[in-house]
Amino acid sequence: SESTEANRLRSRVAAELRRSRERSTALTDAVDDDDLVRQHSKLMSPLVWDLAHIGNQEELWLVRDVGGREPVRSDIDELYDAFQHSRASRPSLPLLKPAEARGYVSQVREKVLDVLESTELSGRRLVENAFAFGMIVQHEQQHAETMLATHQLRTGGPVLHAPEPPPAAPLPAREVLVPGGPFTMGTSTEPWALDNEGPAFAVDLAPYWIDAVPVSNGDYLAFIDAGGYDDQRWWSEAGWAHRTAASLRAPRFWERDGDRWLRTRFGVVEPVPPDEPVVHVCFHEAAAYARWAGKRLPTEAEWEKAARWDPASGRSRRFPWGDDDPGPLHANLGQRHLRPAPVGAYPDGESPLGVRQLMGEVWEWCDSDFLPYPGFAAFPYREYSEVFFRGDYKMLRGGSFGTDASAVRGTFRNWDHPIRRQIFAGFRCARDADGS
Ligand code: AVJ
Ligand code: FE
Repeated sequence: SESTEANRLRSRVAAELRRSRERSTALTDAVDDDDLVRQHSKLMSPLVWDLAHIGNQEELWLVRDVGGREPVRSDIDELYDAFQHSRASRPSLPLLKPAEARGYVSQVREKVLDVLESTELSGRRLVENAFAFGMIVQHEQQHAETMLATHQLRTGGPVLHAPEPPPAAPLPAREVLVPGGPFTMGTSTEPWALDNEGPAFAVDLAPYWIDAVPVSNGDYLAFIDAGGYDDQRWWSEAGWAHRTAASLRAPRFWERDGDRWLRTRFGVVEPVPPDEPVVHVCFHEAAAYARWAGKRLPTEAEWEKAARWDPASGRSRRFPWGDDDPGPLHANLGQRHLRPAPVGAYPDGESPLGVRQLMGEVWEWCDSDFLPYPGFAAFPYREYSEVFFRGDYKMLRGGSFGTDASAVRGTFRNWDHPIRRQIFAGFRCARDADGS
């Protein structure tokens, strides 16, 4: 019946809200108060800002807008408005102290659970299929990945621990041919898709080859050893200018030790593992590697066709493996392992054409700018996507080991400046099928 359906949706929402809060709590309880308020990098907010910002967004959308309730705190909106203060300036604001921030987010959450119980989840578009709740779950999970990136920038001993990811499985081919022809890009039906993922539209692509797995550290080391960082031929003009100004010579967090490379991750120093997808490279490094390898980065459309197009039905599916939500055998998502699995892992998550590890592991740089799809309409606020269109951004697809399953889909679009390296980003290569 109608009400059984609605109650099932309510319990699913409540479980997702609980899961996202467990994640933020674990990431903020792992360090002491000094580490919560400290600036670990000018690129990042103090962790305590992320925490209260999560609560403030939840209060704005769910307590006040959906619930029509009185504010929990009406005096702090400006402090936690991401457009009012740069990340670098946030440590000097009169922020809520760690204990106050924790108290604030739980007060908001208590009200939200009450709003969830008493709200009709239909009628108004904002609450249809519990959209606003889904948006807030995703928002908290997006900030949980941002907080994980802050942990990666933090110096000091390890405080986060997770089991090893699964090993590689045999891989039939390193490259896969995607036939030419139209496919459906984006979605008009995914209930919790964010505004920039739609509407769905047809895209006709020429045939292309795409790597079956992400580029590994070992692959990338060959580029370094071949002098790739010192050879302007492989770099775009903007890429070379940045490589020179920033003195790039290896991925971020790598350090030369005699004749080998070491890498620090979450406070642990280890030799760079050759079979793992390379991570913490910027768009310019990815594009230079691809050029050196005689290839190029895929466009966003090429990435999405490889991830969603089913040659048997001609249909675009939600994920490479089909329409089921991600499970632990499909993809390395959700901070379950805190590192990428070796290339070739997760055979159960591959696409029908045999492309592996498209979801999870590392965000994949694509050679596309952040533009709206035809017929785009901002919803429910212009500041999620629209204000970033046509800025200096490149697209990232598929999510990383730090991304939650609720915050990524075959249609999900992420973006960042082409020089950014603190995010969990790597790439795979593509090339035209006619060999040119
Ligand atoms: C979509 C990941 C680029 O983190 O800046 C969080 C998500 N928007 N709060 C970001 C977001 C507002 C956004 N990205
Ligand atoms: Fe935010």
